[in-house]
Amino acid sequence: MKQPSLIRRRQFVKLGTLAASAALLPTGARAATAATAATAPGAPYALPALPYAPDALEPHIDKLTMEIHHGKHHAAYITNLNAALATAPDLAKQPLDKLLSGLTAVPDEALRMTLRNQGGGHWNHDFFWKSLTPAKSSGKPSAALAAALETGFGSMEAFKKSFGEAATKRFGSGWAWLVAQDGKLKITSSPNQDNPLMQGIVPAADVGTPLLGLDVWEHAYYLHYQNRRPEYIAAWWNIVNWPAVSARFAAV
Ligand code: MN3
Repeated sequence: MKQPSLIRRRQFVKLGTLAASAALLPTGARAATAATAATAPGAPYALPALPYAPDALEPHIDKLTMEIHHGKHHAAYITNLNAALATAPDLAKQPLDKLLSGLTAVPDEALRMTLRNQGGGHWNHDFFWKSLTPAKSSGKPSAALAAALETGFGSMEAFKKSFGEAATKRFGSGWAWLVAQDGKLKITSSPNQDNPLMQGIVPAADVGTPLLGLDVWEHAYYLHYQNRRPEYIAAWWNIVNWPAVSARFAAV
C-alpha cells in the first residue's frame, strides 16, 4: 500500500529550519520538531506532523498522551529505523510498506528484527494518526464498507464487539486490525509493532491490507485510562476517521 505522506528527505530540510523557531510552537509541535531535528540529515524518514492538533481528540485521547505518543514514541521508532537503514542503503531506497512485506528477504537476523520493530513502529503510527480524526468529523462507514462489515460480521455492533475483544485480549503490547484479505474483511491482532503487511512474520492467516488499526500499547492510553484498556477502546470509536477507512476499503 502506498504511503504518500511519509515525509522524506526534502521535507526534512524544511522541518530542520523550523527548529530554530520551535520555542514559538505549542508544546506538542515543539516536541515533534525537536525529535525531528534529532534525526540525522539525509536520513530516509522524518516524523510526519500530526494531521490535527494534539488536543483535537479530547476527551477521548488526551493532549499529553498525544504529545508523548507522537513526539517521543513515534519519533524514537523513526530515529532507530534511520540508524538501522544507514547500514543498508539498498533497503533505505524501498518504500516502507514494501520493506515490511519483504522482511523475510533480509538475511541479517538482527537487522531484520530491528526493521520489523522500528519500521513497523513507524508504519503503524503513521497509519494510526491517519485513522483518527476529531469526533465531530468521525462520520460513518461508506455504504459499501457498511455493507461489507454487515456481511462479514453480522452487524456494525457485532463488528465493534469482535474488534474490541481482539484489542482487549491482545496480551501485553500490540495492535488490533481490520484487514481486507482475499475480498473479505477480517479482524486480527498482532504483538509489538508487527502488522498485517509482514508476510512470513505474522501468521499467513493474518496477512492482508490494513483498513483500520488500534494501538493497545500502554503508552497509547495509560496516562488517562491507566489499566482500563476496555474504556480506552470504547472511547476510541468516537474518533475513528471513517471517511479515511472507507477510502482504504474502496482502494482494495
Ligand atoms: Mn504507539
